[in-house]
Amino acid sequence: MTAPISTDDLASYDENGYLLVKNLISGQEARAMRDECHALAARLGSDTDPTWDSARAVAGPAAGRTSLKHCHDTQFHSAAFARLLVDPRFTDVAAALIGGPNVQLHHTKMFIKPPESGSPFPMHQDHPFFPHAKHTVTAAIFHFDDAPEEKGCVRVVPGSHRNGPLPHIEEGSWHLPPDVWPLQDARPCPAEAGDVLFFNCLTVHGSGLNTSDEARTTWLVQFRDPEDRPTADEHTWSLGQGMMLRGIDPTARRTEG
Ligand SMILES: O=C(O)CCC(=O)C(=O)O
Repeated sequence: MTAPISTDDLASYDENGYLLVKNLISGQEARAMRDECHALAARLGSDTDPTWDSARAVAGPAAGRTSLKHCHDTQFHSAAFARLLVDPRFTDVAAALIGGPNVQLHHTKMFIKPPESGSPFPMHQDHPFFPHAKHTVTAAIFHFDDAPEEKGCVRVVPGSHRNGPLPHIEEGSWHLPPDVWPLQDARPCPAEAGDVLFFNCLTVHGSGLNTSDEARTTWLVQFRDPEDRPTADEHTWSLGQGMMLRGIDPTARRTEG
């Protein structure tokens, strides 16, 4: 079997805490998934806006009109997401990055950042949202359309995962002080449809405002090593949490031990 990513990619991930995998799925597959996302958003017809209150502070003059569309646990809405969750092109990279054969689902989340004022995310680590003992929780952001900088692509602070868990501000959703961690100083990770951005739960990241005239459509999968235990009773409600995406759960689903 050929390695899903090169040793240079692995070394870069260890060093920087993130890795953009180009063309993990084809442009055609990404377009089909984009259609799935927009059809799902239309079926949901939700008028609740998941924009973090803390995002207003980094949105500048657009603060009063930013918005987002989202959906948790998309694989419970369409089988297309369920198929992608267990696709070896994804799960083999996931296993290589967490450094073990077994990959377990934490949760999934679709984001559509609407044109012109799609909301930013202030800089943060994912760790405070769902802390785990061994910090193997990892995000994979699938890009279903192009995400250049003007569409509010994800931004990261390379190497920040090596600082361990940082103190966050809880109000307005867990985030780092914007004056200490300005969004504009973080490294943009522009991506094309079909690319997947992986980063560790300790990697400081955020994303900018979508100022373009097109939506940015992404799907975020959070996964972990099944032997990594949550250290707090946080975010335990996602449907399908604990589903095995690759390999086995050696703990046999025991919660202690
Ligand atoms: O999709 C993005 O722009 C960032 C999302 C994010 O940082 C998060 O959900 O924690």
